[in-house]
Amino acid sequence: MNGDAVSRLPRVTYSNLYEDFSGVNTVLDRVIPEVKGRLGREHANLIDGKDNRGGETYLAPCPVDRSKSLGTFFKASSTAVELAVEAAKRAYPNWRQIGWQKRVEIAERAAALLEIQKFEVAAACLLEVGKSRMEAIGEVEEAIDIIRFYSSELALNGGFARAMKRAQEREETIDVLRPYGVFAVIAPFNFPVALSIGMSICALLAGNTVVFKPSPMGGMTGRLIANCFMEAGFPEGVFNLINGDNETGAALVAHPGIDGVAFTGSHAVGMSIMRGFGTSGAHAKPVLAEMGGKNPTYVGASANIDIAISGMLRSAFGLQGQKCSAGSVVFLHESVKVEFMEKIEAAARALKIGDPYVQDVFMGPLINESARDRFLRAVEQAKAADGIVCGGALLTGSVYDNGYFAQPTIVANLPDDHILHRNELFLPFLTVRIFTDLGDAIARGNAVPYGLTAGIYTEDPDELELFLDTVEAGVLYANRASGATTGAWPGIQTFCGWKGSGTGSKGGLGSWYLPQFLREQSRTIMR
Ligand code: UN1
Repeated sequence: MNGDAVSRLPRVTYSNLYEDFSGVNTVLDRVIPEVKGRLGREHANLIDGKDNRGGETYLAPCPVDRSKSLGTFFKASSTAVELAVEAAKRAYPNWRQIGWQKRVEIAERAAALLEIQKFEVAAACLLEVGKSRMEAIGEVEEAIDIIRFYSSELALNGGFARAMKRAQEREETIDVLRPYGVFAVIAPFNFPVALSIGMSICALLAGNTVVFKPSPMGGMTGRLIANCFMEAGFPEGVFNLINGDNETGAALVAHPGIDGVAFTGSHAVGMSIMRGFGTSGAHAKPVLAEMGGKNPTYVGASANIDIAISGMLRSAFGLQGQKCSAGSVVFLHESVKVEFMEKIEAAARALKIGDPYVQDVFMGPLINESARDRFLRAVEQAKAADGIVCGGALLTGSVYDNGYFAQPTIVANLPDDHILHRNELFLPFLTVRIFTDLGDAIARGNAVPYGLTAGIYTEDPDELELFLDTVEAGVLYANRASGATTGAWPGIQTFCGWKGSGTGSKGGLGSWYLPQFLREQSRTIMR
C-alpha cells in the first residue's frame, strides 16, 4: 500500500464500530512484526536534547510474551533527575518568550509527524500494553487529535490575552494567562501515548517546560513520543524524558525546581502528590491529577438490551478492564435481569482472548504480576461469596503461558456492601447489582469515593433526566453501543474526575483543561 492509499484509510476512533478497517489491518499486519523485530533495544533517557544513561538499567517485559523484553531502560539516578529539572529550568525563559504562535507551529508539526508514524507507534503500544489492534490505533489517533485540538484552543483564545474594560480613558488593562515554569508529567501504562501526550502538550503549549516520566511499563512509547517532539522542533531542554518507577516519580516531584505536576494514575499516588507537593512548600503549587474510577452503568426496564450489552462489554472488558473509565459495576432493573445476564454471559464467553497481533482478538494480557495477583485475589473474594457467574480463571496453554491472560469475569449476588462493588480493580471484572428504583440505585452507585464516568441505558426520559441530574461523575453517557462508560474523545467529551477521581474541576480533552497549566496576570498600564 503506498503513502496515498495509507492516508485515505478510515480513522479508527473508539466510536466508529461499523467501518471497514481491513486496510488498517493490512498495514498493521506488516508493521507489528517490524516493530516486534526491534524489541529488546536500549532506550536512553532524553535530557537537554541528548541521550542520558545515568541510572541503573532495568528490563521491561512484553506483557504479550513475558519471555521477551521491550527493551533496556535507565531508572534515572538522582543526578539525572537533577539534570533534567535543571535543563527544563534553563530552557523555560526562552520557551515562554517564544510566543504562542511558534509553540502552536511546533505542536502541529508533532501532530503531523505522529500521523505519519501512527502505525508504528500503535504497534509499539500494542506490544507494550497488550492492547487490541483497534484500541492501540485508536489511542494514537486520539493523541493526534489532542495535539490539534489544544493547538486550536490556544489559537482561538489568542494565546489567552484579553483586553478588559477601562476604569478611565488613559488606563489600559490586559488580562493574560502565563505559564508556571517547569511541569513534571507522570503518566500511567494504560494509555501511554494519549495520556502522556495530553498532559505534556498542554503544559508545553502553555509555555511551560516539561520533565516527563512515563510508566515503567511505558518507556518504549515514551521514547517514541520524545523522538517525535524533538523532530517537530521543540528546543533542547523544553521536553525531557526520564524513566523509572514510583520512587523516581517521587524524587522528581520532590525537586524544588518543579512548579507544577500533571499526573494520571492511582488514587493513592495522586493524593500523595496532592498532599506532599501541592501544599508542603512555601506556597501552593498546581497539581492536575486524574485518579481512577469505579464507574457504574444503569440498565433500566425500558432499555434496549442489545445496545446495553454491546456498550457494557466494551467498557467492562476492553483493554482487559485496565482503564480508569472502565465500566466495572452494572445496576440492572429487576425486570431485565434474566435477559441481560443470559446475553452478557454468552457475549463474554465468546470474546476472543489472546495475542493482540491477531486481528479479531478483543482482550490481550494483563499488564503485570501485580494485576494478576489482584485478579486472583478478587476471584477468591467473589468465590467466597459464591458470586462467580462466568470467568474467574487465568487461561493456560499455548500463547496463554507467555503472559497473564484473564477471562472476562462477571460476578453477581454479592452483598450490597461487598468490597468488590467499591474498590477499583483495574481488571476485566464486572460486578452486577439489582434495583427496583433508579433513584435508590444511583444513590448506591454514588456511594463510592470515585466519580469519573457513568452510563445509562433507558428509553424513559424521566429516568434519563434523573440520571443526568443526580449521578456524581464528570463524564456521563446514555444509550451508547460503543461504550457504556469509556471512549471519551478530545474536543467531544471532556474527561473530568469528580470526588476521588480527580483534583481539577475541569477535565482533560475539554476546553478548560489547557488554562489550568497557566496562571492569571492582570496588566494595567497608564497611556
Ligand atoms: C483512562 O480511562 O484510563 O475515555 C483514560 C476513555 C479514553 C481513555 C481515558 N479516552 O476511555
